[in-house]
Amino acid sequence: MTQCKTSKEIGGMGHSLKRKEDARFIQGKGHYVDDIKLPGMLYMDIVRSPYAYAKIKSINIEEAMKVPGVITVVTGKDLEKYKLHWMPTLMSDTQMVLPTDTVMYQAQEVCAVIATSKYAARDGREAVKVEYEPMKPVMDPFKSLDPAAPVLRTDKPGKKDNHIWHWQAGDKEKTAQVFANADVVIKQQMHIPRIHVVSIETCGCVADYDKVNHHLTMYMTTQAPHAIRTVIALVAGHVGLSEERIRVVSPDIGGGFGGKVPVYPGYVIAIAVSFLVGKPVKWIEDRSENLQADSFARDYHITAELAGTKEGKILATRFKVLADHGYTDAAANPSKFPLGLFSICTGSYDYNAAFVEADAVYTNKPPGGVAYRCSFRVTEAVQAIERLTDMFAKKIGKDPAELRMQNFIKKEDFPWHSPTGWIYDSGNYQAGLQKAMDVVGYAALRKEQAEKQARGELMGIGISTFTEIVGAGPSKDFDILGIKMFDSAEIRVHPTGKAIARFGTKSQGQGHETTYAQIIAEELGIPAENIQVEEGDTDTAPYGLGTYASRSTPTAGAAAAVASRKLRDKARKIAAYLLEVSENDLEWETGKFFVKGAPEKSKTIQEIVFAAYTNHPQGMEAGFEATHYYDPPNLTFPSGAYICVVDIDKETGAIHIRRFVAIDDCGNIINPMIVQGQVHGGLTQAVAPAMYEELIYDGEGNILNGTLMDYLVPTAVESPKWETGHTCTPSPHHPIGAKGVGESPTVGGPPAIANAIIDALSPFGITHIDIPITPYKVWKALKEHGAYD
Ligand code: PCD
Repeated sequence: MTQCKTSKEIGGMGHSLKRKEDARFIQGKGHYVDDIKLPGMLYMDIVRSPYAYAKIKSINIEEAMKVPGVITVVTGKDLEKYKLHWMPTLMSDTQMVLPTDTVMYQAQEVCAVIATSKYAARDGREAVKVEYEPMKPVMDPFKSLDPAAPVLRTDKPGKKDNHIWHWQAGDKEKTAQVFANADVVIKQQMHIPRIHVVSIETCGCVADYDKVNHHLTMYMTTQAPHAIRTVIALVAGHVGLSEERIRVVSPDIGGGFGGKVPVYPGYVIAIAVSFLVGKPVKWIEDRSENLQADSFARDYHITAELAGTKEGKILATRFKVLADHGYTDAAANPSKFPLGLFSICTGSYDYNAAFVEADAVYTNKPPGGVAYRCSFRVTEAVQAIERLTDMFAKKIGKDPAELRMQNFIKKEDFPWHSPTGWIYDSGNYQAGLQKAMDVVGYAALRKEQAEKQARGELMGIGISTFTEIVGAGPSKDFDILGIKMFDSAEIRVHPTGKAIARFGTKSQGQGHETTYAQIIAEELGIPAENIQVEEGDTDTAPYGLGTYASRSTPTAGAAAAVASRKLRDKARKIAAYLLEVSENDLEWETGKFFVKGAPEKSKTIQEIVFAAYTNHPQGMEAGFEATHYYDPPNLTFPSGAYICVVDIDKETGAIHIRRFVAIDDCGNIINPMIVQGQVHGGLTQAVAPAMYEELIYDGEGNILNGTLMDYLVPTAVESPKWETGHTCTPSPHHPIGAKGVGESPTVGGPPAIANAIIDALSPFGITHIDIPITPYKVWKALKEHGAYD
């Protein structure tokens, strides 16, 4: 655990400061996009397609226009006049804003109704009559690659199939050789199903175009306001919306989880309408629209293979992925990594042969996919490697904990070069797993399990020891649409020693207002409570790429530390001047400089800052502020060891998580209470895909669970009691030794649960079940394996 170097009053690193932002959240004083009301504001509602694939024969707006309050209905043809009917996706693909002739997935936007109230807009929506000519959709990604499959993206000249891209990493020949000579080979087909982030707040915006001043203010639920401003300028520059005339404001956000990174058609339509009508336009999705039409996550079909020795040494892994992106690749990945950072799939183990390849396809499903609480496809990667590792242990009859201990990269071997090209910065995997085993009481549980199994009862213990890869990123490799993935901090200290700090990131509930203040408090000794943190307004905050991929601590958090250090350098100069000594004679102790050997001669940071405005050395720039754009030298590689214990009712397949121990290592911790909250939330979002959530479509492209009545999101009732703990292996390259943590639990959680369930079922010869593992799937597997004979 991080040692606190500052007093509680200063509240630097390691203090469990209560979250500053919670005062407003728990009193209903948060300010979300739907709270924004502007004079003359209009409301937008969207007509959506009931078909997954259909020609639009006609759109009849006559009845809709008669609805009192309806002002206009906007179609793709209207937008076409301004060349605003298509937009780029963040993955350099293209997406319709509104269709001019064909719809490509169920719930796709068809046209937008603008009215003076949201009720009139909804009534108008119901009155629009669209005539469709349905076509047979392509729903199966494997069949989509069939040469006989219809080509879906006829908008792309010359496109002859539904293939989007191929990507690979690692050494194909070397890996094939190791596989050919290995004692043991495990091969498993897995599907990581399509799911949705289901943040409590849906997406929405208020687009406010001021015709007189040619200025757009866009209030929206975005995790990346600066990038969005640039994208708007790129898409709508030709109609006069140049970047200095655009202000994007991201107010309080009720959960992002990656789903608020993409640009959805609704935003662009709202901007277009506001631009044309000259009035503010509000668009807020309802729950079903959010679930049915916004970007999905996952949907990877993986053939996963592992080669090893009879003694349990992992020698090589091989992964072949088929990525179903739906109608367009609207993933928010760094450009060079269309498969995200999936190539972390070699895991926490020491071997040097691996090969990963992937192909992406179009189908008639909603586009995406987002990196839902995983740093670009790490959840998929960890599920694959951690399932394989367990299957390997079972196959050779070795305890899965022992097998992992045997294969871990050793702590002295960092920085470690992975066979797919990553350089892991630091780790101590043995310590993490040992701690988790001690906390859970591993040996006793295995004994209990053996006794239960002898009585025919089903109990399972599942382990996941994962390596995360977060903090995109070093700008030499990471960009989104060409914009480099650095991040920024600007600190301005007022004469009385109180500060405002602004960042290029944007909290959606993570607690940045508290933790960024703590980093600055640590570095400058100004109490955290005297540091106001602001994010999300492109007019005031320095440019940054936003908050996702657990990158805020690794990038903007680092920028906060470096900017503070720049200020400390200035403080030293001012202190030397005030104390009439040389800079070299000064020593820093949290919050003050003192003269070496004469500690009574000192100046506090507050005195120094006051002097920066009132009595600074002649020739020195007045004021006390610093900005830093931090470009990390590497990513950070947090890790964790999770152990899950389940009891399964043999007759019904009902699964009960009895224990879940999560030992995380995110290096130095800024706020332990916040990190614990992050882990609790993330683990609940790990139970979700492991046991409950999956978006299901029928062969005609109808979504079968497009409401929260049928899409089961776990609540406090379904959540087990989480037992959390830490090991601390600082990142050697991060200024405060911190690594990201926000996504670790969602990444490491699902395989621990899946491994526990399969472990309980293994006496029947069951070796794998795809997540979500529901009671029905358990019952079915047991039946197929003769458990009820
Ligand atoms: N921390 C500390 N320490 C350390 C680390 C960290 O303290 N070492 C803390 C910080 O400060 C913050 C948090 O914790 O506050 C987190 O962090 P990070 O890891 O760095 O991260 P960020 O960037 O900030 O964030 C992001 C994440 C993500 S990514 C997600 S999904 C999720 C998480 O976050 N989301 C959310 N979490 C959360 N929470 C809440 N409440 N809400 C939300 O929404 Mo993605 O990519 O987007 O998919």
